[in-house]
Formats: sequence, structure tokens, C-alpha cells
Amino acid sequence: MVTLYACLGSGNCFKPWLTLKQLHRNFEVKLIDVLRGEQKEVEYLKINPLGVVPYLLTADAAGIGESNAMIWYIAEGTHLMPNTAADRAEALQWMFFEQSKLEPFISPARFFTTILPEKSASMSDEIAEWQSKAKPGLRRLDDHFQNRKFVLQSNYSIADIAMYGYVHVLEEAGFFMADFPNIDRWANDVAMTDHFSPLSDIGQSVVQPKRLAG
Ligand SMILES: N[C@@H](CCC(=O)N[C@@H](CS)C(=O)NCC(=O)O)C(=O)O
Repeated sequence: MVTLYACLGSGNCFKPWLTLKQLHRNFEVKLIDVLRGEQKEVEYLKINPLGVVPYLLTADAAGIGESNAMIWYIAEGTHLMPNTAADRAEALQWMFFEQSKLEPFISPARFFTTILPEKSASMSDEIAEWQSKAKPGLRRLDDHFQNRKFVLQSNYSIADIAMYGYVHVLEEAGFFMADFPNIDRWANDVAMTDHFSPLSDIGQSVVQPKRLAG
């Protein structure tokens, strides 16, 4: 049984969860409350010394950190893994792009706008800076989707799942989806893929909500 350590509301945690769901895998979610700092508690640090979520424990108890590495592992040998070297390289290109040009800015802007709105006034300068840093990446992605249904030419893949994690909630980071019409169209297409479940459903997979390891 695969175990996914995750927190609610996180686009990074959503990526491996959605991949497991779309592939009909048997897995369990153990919830880590990052707002309470559970990810830095000794019990969790024994599982993931980096003290962040998501974290994936595989059936043979190997641990994998980094959401995009997890989905690469989960999708191995399935229709969600691009099947040519060129497509795999392009998938990686966009997955690195997501982690370097989008997630580091959309995620904190969203955190202090939507998850902790009481901090948004005191963090307004930082939020504005994160938004301005995310904008060129969002523009680039919107241009990409002008001629592509999904990230890769070939099909829906883990590159879409990686991108979707934070991009589909860009309005929660203070952007307007109407400013990115091609992203909007793509996000709707992702939500129509087989066995899709939304981010808000992660809680339904949770076992032992207040305990860490079993
Ligand atoms: N690049 C990592 C990011 C991991 C990360 O920063 N996770 C956040 C939640 S989305 C976290 O655990 N934050 C709490 C902390 O840093 O203490 C990934 O894609 O998995």
C-alpha cells in the first residue's frame, strides 16, 4: 500500500493524489497539519527529514519527496507517462518550469491571499511581488496552450497534472482567469479527463486524520 503524506488545500499535494486517483491505485492519505507545524514535529521528521509535504512512502517503504518526482514514479509504465524520449524530455522541461517560474510565486501569493487571508494586508508588498514574478510564466503558458490541447502534443500526461496543481487555482492567488483564456480552456479540459477529482476532495482519502505513521 502506498502512503501519501499531505495537507489539505495544497497544489503540490494534489498532484500525486490526482495521479493515484486517475490510475485507480490503492493508496492511503495521512494528513499533516502544516498550519499547526506538524511537518516539523519529530515524529514526521523521522519519515521525511525535510519536514515538508507531500511525501510518498512506496509499497516497499522507500520515501520520495518532491511532488513532480512522485508523479513521475507513480505514472511509470502507464498512459500518463509520455512514451517517447522527446516527449519525456518535454514533460520534464514543463515540470521544471512549473517548479521554477510558477509554483514558487503562485503558491505563497495564494497562501497569504486565500489560506491565511488575515495576513494579506501585512503581506501586501510580498504578494504583489510574487504576482508580478508569476505573470511572465503564466503568459508563456497561456501562449503555449494557444496551439496545444494539453502540455504535450501527444496526450494528457503527468506534465498536465504537475502544471494543474497551482495553475488552476490562480484566482486564489489574486489573478483573473479571464486574463489567461487558453489556460482557462486547458484547465476545463483537464477537469474533463477520466477519473478526475478536484483538489477539494483530498480530505475524503484521509485516514487517521490526527496521527502520523500507523
Ligand atoms: N517543491 C516541493 C514543495 C514542498 C513544499 O514546500 N510543501 C509545502 C506545502 S505545499 C510545505 O510543506 N510547507 C510547510 C513548510 O515548508 O514548513 C514539492 O513540489 O513537493
